[in-house]
Formats: sequence, C-alpha cells, structure tokens
Amino acid sequence: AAPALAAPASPAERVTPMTPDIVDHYEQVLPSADFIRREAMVPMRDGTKLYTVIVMKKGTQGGPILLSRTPYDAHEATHRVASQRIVDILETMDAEFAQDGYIRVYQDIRGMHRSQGTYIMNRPLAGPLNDTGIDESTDAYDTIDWLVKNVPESNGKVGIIGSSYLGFTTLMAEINPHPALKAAVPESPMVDGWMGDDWFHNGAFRVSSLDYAVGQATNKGDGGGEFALGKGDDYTRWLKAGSMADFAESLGISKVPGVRKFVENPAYTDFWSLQAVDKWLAVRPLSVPTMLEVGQWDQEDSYGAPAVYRALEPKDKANDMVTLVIGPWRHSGANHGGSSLGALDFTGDTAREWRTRYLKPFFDHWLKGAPDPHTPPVVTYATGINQWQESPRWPMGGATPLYLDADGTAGFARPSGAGHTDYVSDPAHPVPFIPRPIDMGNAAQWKPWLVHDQRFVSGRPDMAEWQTATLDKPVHIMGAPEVDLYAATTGTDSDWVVKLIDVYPNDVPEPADQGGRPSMAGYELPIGIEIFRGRYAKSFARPEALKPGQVTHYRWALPNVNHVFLPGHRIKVEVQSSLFPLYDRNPQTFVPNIMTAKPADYRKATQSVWFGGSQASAIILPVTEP
Ligand code: PG9
Repeated sequence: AAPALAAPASPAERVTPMTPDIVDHYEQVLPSADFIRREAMVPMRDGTKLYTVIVMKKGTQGGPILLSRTPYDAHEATHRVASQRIVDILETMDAEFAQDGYIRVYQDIRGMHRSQGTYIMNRPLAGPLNDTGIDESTDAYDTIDWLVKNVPESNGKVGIIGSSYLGFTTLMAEINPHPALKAAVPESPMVDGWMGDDWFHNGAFRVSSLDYAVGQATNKGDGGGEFALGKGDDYTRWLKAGSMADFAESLGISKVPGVRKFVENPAYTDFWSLQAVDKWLAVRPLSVPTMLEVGQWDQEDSYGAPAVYRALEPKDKANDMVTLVIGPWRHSGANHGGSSLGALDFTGDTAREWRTRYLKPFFDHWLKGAPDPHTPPVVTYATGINQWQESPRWPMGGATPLYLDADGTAGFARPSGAGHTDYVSDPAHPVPFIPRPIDMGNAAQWKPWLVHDQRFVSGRPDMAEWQTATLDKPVHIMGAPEVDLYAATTGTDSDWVVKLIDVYPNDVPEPADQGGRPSMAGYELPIGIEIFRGRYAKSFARPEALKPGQVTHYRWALPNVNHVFLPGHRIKVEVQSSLFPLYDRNPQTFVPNIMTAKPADYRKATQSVWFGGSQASAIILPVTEP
C-alpha cells in the first residue's frame, strides 16, 4: 500500500515543531471547482481603477454579462460561501443565472472597498451639483465598455441589476447608456432620499441614516463602522439624546460629512431636489428595457421604483419597455426567500417565482436572444388573496374615499355630520414604531416591521383610530392609497403619521400547531404607513410654522400595494404624531431646523383630526372592481 504521506527527500525538508505555520498563499479554489473567478482593476476615463470580480461557470462561451455595481464589497458578494460550486459562492438570486451560462460581474463603486477614487454617498449626476464630469453613469459606461472588450467569454451584451444602493447604480447606468447595455432591473432603487427613500419621508428624518452614513464613511479606515452605543432599548437612548445634532455631538460624529449633509439640509432645497434620480430620468430618452421592482412592505426604499415608473411611463409609447413589479416583500426581499414575511405566509417562494417566471425570461430575451416572453407592463402580487396578477398599467384602481367619521367609525358614505377627534401628542412620550425594547440594528426586528401587528398601540391616548363595519364583500386596492387629511394642532409644527390597517376577524380557523408563527386571529396588518412633517404642508423647500388651532389640508401618498381586504375583515385607519425612534421627534414648536432643536422646544400639543363637511378627512383608496 502507498504510504499515507510522501516522505520528504531529505531530513532538512522535514517539518519540525518549530516550522513556521504561516503560508504565503493558500488556493481555496481547487481544480475541481465548477467556476472561474477573475479579478480586474478596470480603468475609468479619469484613470481611477475600480475593483471588479468576474465569475462564470467553466466552459462558458458567448455568455451574457450580468453586472452589479455596489458600495457593499464586491469581494464579499463573490465569496459568500467558500465552495467549489458557483451557486454557493454567489448570492441566492444569482443561482438561476450562474447555472445558465451568464457571466456574473460585481464591481466596487468608486472609493469603496478595493476600488480607487473618492466615495460620495449617492454621487450626484455630473451637472449643477457635480463639476467633476464623473458620476455613476460614466463609471457604468466605462465599465461596460471595458467588459465587452476584455471578457472573451462574453457575447457582448450586458444587463445590470441590483437592489437599493445597487438599484441606484442600476438606474445611473441607464443615463447616457453604453450601447452594449441591453436591459436593466433596478430593484427597490434609492431614488429620492428626501421624498420617501432612505433619509427622510416627506421631510421627517430617519434616524438610522446617521448610522448608515458613519458606516459608509468608516469602512476604509479603522473606524469599525458601527456606533459604539452598547446594548439597550434604542427608544430610551434616542429619547435621552435630544435632537439629531445633540446626538451626533455626544457620539463625536458631528463632523462626519454624511452626518453634516443631513443636519445642515433638513428641507427639500436644491441640495436634495437636484439629486432626485426620477427627475434626471424624466428628461432623458428611454432606451434601455427596464423592469422596476419593489416590495409592498419595503421598509427602506418604497418610494423610488413607482416614482421612476411614473417618470418613464409617458416615454414608453408601445407599453413594452418598462415593467413595474410589486411583490409581497420587505426591502430587497425579492433577492432572497419569499415564502413568508413576519406573520404572513404566502403560497410558496414568491421571490423565486418572480425570478424564474418574469426576471430570468426578461434577461434571457434581451441578453441571449430567447423568444420574447411578452413581459407584462405591470406584475403585482395581490396579498389577501395571494395570487400574481398581470396588468396593463399602474395604478389600476380608481379613487374611492374612505371617510373618517364620528365615534371612531369609517365608511364609504360621506359623513352626515362634521366634527373633530382629538388626542394629545407628547414629544416626551413618542409612539414607538414597534414594541419596545427596540434594537434598530436587529435585522429580525427591522426587516418585517412594516407587517407588525398594530394591536400594540391600539387604544393609546396619543392617537386616534377609525374602523369600518365588518366588510360583506372584498375591497381590492391596486395603487397608492392617498391621505386626504384635515387637521389642526395647538402647536406650531407637527408630524402626522397615518396607518391603513387590515383587521382580521378574531375567529379565523387556524391549525392547532402554527409552527411558532403568531396567530392571525384579530391581527391588525398594516397595509401602508407613512409620515408627513406638517411644516412642509405648503412648500417642501420653504417650511412654514403652522397656525395654532387652524385646520390645514394635507395630502400625501401611502406606499403602492395590491391588496384585498376580505369579507369578514374591517379596514382601520390610525393617526398619530410620532413614529419613534424610526423618525426623529417633531418638537411641535416651529424652529428653523428641527435637527438642532433645544430641549425647551419639545412641547405637548392637542391634535384635532376633522371629519365631515368641507373638511372631510379620508383615505382615497385605489379600489378596483373584480
Ligand atoms: N437602503 C440602503 C441605502 C441605499 C442608498 C443609500 C443609502 C442606503 C441599501 O439597502 O442599500
């Protein structure tokens, strides 16, 4: 029999207890691996080189390129699991492509991780805010140009895909696109950070933006990225911290440019409005077939995809270039497992269903010349009845007011009387957005929070609620419900948070063993939650103090949904004036910049929501007939 180990040729080569244990190189990928992984520093027009990883199955010839441009580490995205199999090393959503001859490319954007150059968060398009001539659109162009010339296994066609920040870089590639870019799939793209994506929603600031900015700012140095806050309830922590500026000061982050960008620019001035990607796209030709995707319960970027759809649709004359997809997912959920979300169970892996039924055939057609799958203009998943629906346009529903009425009732008939419902909002006791203790960094709390049972706040004295009678027929909505609110405050500024809720019957038949999932009996499922900062009622750029006691008319949209409220359920509407600590607190006293409000500015106020008459508050539901 062969010896277990070959004997060294000479005694000098023998391993001894004192042989140093560090090796110069360890090749993790064996000759038996089913993939090739190459790294390149791809030169941009200004000489900056971007770290790019190219992965494909061995033997690939004439394959299309699927590109993602990321601030989150291209190396990591292509080394997910140490393995000899391509499906293991790449992200979950890459599996179907990797198996089918696609060449998968991930690139670190300028200034991030292994790439050279300067990182600027959501680098503005070259133009009024950026005089360098370099942006994510030129970098995408230069990258695609290099790839089609330097990846001999490719067929010269490139698609681009990615979620969130990668959704932003995907959209940027569509501006002055390289001719080899044949299709794009922006997933929950960050489009307008002030209007309704990551940083603010209708002017209310999302405190997690500070954490994100610091994480991005420090990922090249030794800063470690995370706030050194220790453990404990974030509700208590942020309450104690005071204003955003005070919090930043106490943590020593007030000089971080990303933090200053927020603190110094609370309103929708040119600083933000000139960065809105939907506005850039609206004034440019549409030349790349685009499938926009967003989750119905996207807790980070619910605004972007529908906004871009609205901007592009008028250019899509034959209604065959742009598709909008809305699935029953959390932020970026489309790229992962989609069988459930929080307490909700669907009919299967809805994310995989979308990827195999719609996404892959779309790319196969544009990048591989596969037969036209006739991708529908709109693909949405109707929650409540749990089925996919294809439609010719979006929104599909009309505008049916659901009126708020006396005594906590709501209904489709105009109220016969008029009046107001009052509550007291106290910034010293803001309404939590999920049950305490809150850990903003805990993914298990964060990802499904938008479907959290709302019974934990029902009946609080600092909010108002209205409910319909039990529905005797289904109410199907397809679009973005709109808040049409008439409200007054005794303060001079105020936040308004509106929730549209599907109240399940208390006696739903359920299996005895729920496998650990919460019971749906009496569940109060949020269909849409959105905030509006009162000072922006008249102008987003120039906030104004509210007049105490005077009724102001507010109008804003809840997220886009396809949902059926089933017979036996009720529809509930809640109004409150804080959603903490997801959003910073409104002091309820008008100050020039809420970010720098002083402790004495935070004051209680009595809030009045008006119903009936000429001030008939309502939620305008995009109801569609079956
Ligand atoms: N929502 C994240 C983000 C995108 C763009 C800017 C800032 C944050 C993300 O998931 O990438």
